[in-house]
Amino acid sequence: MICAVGMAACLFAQETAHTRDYQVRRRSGEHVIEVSINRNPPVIGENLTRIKVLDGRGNCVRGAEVKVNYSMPPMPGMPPMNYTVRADASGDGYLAVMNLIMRGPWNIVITVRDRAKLGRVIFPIDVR
Ligand SMILES: [Cu+2]
Repeated sequence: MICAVGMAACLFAQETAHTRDYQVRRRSGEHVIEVSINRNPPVIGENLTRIKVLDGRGNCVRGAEVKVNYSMPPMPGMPPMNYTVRADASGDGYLAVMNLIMRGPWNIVITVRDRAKLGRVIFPIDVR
């Protein structure tokens, strides 16, 4: 199924996502950014992170530059942990792997550059 079909295609894809995924959906400027992490709660180790970018008409945006930044707030006795990975195009969205190396609170920042438009979603997770 291709995205050019429009909103129906995107909604269909969303419904077929694993219902147990950790999901965040936010509007950012002209975009809606949907994030789905395959572990819920997120865990130490590899967490597959799917990102979908929808435009104002509900169509999936392809060809955007999508980055995932994950960091842990400064803690006593812990070196700074701050990583950025690029999300590669995959299906009608983008895919990245977050390698979370410590239990506890992490901050996730997802940035989307779609031509001149920038979008950003920020949310906390609690890694188990
Ligand atoms: Cu820490």
